[in-house]
Amino acid sequence: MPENRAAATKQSDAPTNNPKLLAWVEEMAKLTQPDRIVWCDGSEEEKQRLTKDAVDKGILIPLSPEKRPGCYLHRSDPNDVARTEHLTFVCTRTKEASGPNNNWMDPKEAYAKLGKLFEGSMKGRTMYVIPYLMGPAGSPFSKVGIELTDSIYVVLNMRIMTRMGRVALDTLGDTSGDFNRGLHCTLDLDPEKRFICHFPEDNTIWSIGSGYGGNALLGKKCLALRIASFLGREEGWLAEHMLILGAEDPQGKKHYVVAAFPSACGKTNFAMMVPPPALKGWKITTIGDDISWLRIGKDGRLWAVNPENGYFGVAPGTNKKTNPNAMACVERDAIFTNVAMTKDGDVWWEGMDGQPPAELTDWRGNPWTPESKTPAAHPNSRFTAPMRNNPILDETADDSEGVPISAIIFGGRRATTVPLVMQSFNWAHGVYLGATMGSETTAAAVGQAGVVRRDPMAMLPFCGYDMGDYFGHWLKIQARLAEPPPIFLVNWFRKGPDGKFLWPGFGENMRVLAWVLARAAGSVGASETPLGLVPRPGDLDTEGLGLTPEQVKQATSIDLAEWGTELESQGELFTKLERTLPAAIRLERELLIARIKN
Ligand code: SAT
Ligand code: MN
Repeated sequence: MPENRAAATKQSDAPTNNPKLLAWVEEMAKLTQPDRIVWCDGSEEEKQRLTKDAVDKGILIPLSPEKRPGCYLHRSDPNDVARTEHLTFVCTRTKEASGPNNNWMDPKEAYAKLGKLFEGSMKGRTMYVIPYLMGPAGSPFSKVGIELTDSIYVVLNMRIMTRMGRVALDTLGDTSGDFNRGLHCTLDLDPEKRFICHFPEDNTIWSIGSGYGGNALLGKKCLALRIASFLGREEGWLAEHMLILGAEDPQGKKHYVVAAFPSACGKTNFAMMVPPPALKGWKITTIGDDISWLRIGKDGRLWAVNPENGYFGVAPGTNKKTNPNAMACVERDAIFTNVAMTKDGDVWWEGMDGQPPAELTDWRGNPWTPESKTPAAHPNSRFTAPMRNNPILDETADDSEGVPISAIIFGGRRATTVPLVMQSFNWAHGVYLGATMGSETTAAAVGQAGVVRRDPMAMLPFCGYDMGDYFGHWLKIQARLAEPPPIFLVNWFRKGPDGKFLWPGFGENMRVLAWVLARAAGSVGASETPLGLVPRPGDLDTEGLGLTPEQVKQATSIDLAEWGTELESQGELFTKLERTLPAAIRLERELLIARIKN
């Protein structure tokens, strides 16, 4: 054994006396055999040191200090650019507990199989110990995680995405064993040896063979959604794939809304939207752009906390028009992954402002010109940016209790059928609308993009237990709410016969949000259809929108024939979840089918 390995396992420099934490790190170090163990403190000095190390090793490429101060580019292995849902497992003791929505492995088998891969996996490498906190410091809802990783890229991204270092160790204290045990190793990035395994009953995550976002930044999808949704069911709360925004109305009253959309369907844009001139009396602020932890407050209202500290947003399509606030977020201190680089050390991606530069280096590091046949940036290229860079960050972003929610929105990416906006008749019908949501797949996960799949509540890849039980959990929440927020279904992506989007989206979605909040406040009526409540003609503010009344009608209309097909196609999901599907959800569907057939 090299001298330094012996020194490493002693952990004399560990900044904690917590015996449970020390013992676990020791055990994992024995398994993975790193040459060195480095405990991360989250300090600026550490960031500078690790960044320099990453640059020296070619893991990060410095960008122009004038154009992008403090920013770096990372190029992933081309095999490792999106979440791999088929290699993601929920390893509950029984297969039933994980549900038909998850891949399952027996925990014993998973520990053994991955244990073999982890054995000696950090030889010649450094093991970084990342203590991190999901949720604001001092919040009773926050969770401590420890991620052990061999990747400096992961450390530097976790530093942006979570509250990392001392604050997490202080929250954990000297004796508690209540922390998520995350073990991560990039190994050789071979997809054949890639597994992302969750052990919800052990509050443990083992991820191997990938350095990519949701596979490797364990605080995000693995802890804050898969493990947290499991804990939420046990503890009576919800972990959701939802943005949280604040909307101050022209009278100065503040409302908060959560909205679930699948990956790469515009959550970051909606959370940072700039209202159009016609609605300039409104002011939007961001609390979170991806994940929401929802609890029932003492006042019987639903309260939301964003467990994250930064944004891991999709780069392509982001520009000064579609999302000026995101563009401000990435002006400094951001990490870009798989975008293109300009000659003068700036970044570029498809859909950025202006014409494509005449020459670029593409996301793989090859020369690129506008004539090239492949995109310059990977369609799932990302930016990691501190939330404190956001010019419209909500003042409550660090509040330990979170914010009270006035409305819940579910939305998919659908070219047909689903109207611009529809309100559910009641909570159970709203849960049904979320549960049966369909969406076209995107580049955020490996596999074919553009295929409509059921993505219940945008949680298909992220629910850490049986999806039927999850719907049941949602239904049960209502009884504990004094004021259940109204639930809405939206669709910004409907297309006309010409194949073009019917609705301009982005900031114009403020018009839909204004209606949603007016409905929540009870200050506007609605038209009742067999499927839900929709705006009456004239209710939606379309001033200055530049659409004809016919176009607005097309975007908002409900075609019962299309919905007949839609309800039929939900049958597959219902069959899959048959064992645990709550009767209330099944009956909602039957009721709708019966009504449509009438
Ligand atoms: O890659 S992530 O899972 O972090 C982002 C996403 O797919 O939503
Ligand atoms: Mn997401």
